Amino acid sequence: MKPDVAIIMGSKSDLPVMSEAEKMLDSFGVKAEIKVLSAHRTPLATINYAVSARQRGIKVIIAGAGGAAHLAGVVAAHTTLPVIGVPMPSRHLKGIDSLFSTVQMPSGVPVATMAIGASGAKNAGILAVQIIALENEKLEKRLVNFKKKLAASIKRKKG
Ligand code: RP5
Repeated sequence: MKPDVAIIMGSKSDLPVMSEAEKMLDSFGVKAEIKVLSAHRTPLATINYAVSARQRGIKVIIAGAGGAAHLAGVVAAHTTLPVIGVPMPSRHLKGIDSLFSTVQMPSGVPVATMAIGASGAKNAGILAVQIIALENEKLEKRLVNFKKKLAASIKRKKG
């Protein structure tokens, strides 16, 4: 089965956070490929990856990076696929730098920016499923079920 989603990240050190996106996709039965690609350290490889992703069958790209986090934006500049950005919780500025770098895109090049860290990575997985589910009824049913379980878990916490 070919992957529908690409999960890319600026460094191996982002993997513990970004694996939450993969776990979420896996729970919906959506296959992802995972790669370390840096807008700064491997700029040409990053651009080549973004340019070829659509023709390889990728439908959504999730990009996580920290600090001067340009990865999602650079990838969005080189593809017509939807790009979801996940700001990493950085050492010195606690991810505020990553958030601003990812979210503050100029008009014309959107990046759907999630929350900083693991919650953002989980939501990136869900959003990718929601995008793919627009054309996939089986996934849509799984999303409805997911929402029901979410509501049930909140009720349990209250009681
Ligand atoms: C970014 O720099 C990465 O996305 C990572 O969050 C941050 C630090 O990278 P390492 O120095 O841990 O490799 O490019």
